[in-house]
Amino acid sequence: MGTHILSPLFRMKFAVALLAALAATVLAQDGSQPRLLALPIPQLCASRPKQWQFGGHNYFFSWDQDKFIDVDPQTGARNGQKVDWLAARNRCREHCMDAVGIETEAENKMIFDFIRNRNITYIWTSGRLCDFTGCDEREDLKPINVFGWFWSNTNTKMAPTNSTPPGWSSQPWSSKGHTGGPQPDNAEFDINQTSESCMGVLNNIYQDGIAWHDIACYHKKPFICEDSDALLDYVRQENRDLNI
Ligand SMILES: [Ca+2]
Ligand SMILES: [Ca+2]
Repeated sequence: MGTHILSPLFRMKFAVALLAALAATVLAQDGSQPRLLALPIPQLCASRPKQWQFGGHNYFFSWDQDKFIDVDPQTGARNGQKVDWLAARNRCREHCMDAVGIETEAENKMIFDFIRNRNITYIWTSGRLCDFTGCDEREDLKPINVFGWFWSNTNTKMAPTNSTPPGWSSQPWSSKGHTGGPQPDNAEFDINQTSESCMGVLNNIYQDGIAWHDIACYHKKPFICEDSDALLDYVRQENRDLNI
């Protein structure tokens, strides 16, 4: 019974290794140890938080889950954990989810409404700039500040950043950031040579309402997880006894 189990596992590991190599390349920029994408954990997939549903996917906000809250043993004070961009993805991926990818205006409205209603300052999404090894060869991604952004949870390209996405009623990228110009602006690069390669949703940090921003990946934030069809399919196939 070996090969039919090992073969997809090998393919998965190979795919994960490829992705991990990309992630390690970019994450090493800040001088820290290279880190890998997390593999899904079947038991966590089966018990993943299903805080709300949209478009057939489950979602949760990290600070609404006890596992992402630190409790001070002295005072009992509860503090939501903040993590960098890769850690946000990995905490989601362990649950067969990934940091949220916002592919439609309806999904964007759902995320913006949640942030507004809960008065959340910021979140990480899975949005990522293709500025790592291999991206250079893709002529269709140039210039990368316009054409090089993608949703890493599904490896799908975003619309060009310099205009309202086709079919959308407004531009989700902010009209201003640290230096006053429209996003993405890679502003931190001019300050400390750290690229703003990751995408978060900020709530009025620059008196700009709730909007998309390119942000350096090392910054720490809470996150929203969304079901990953690829991870769920894989783990369901390999764990038919689990109700995932
Ligand atoms: Ca999505
Ligand atoms: Ca920016």
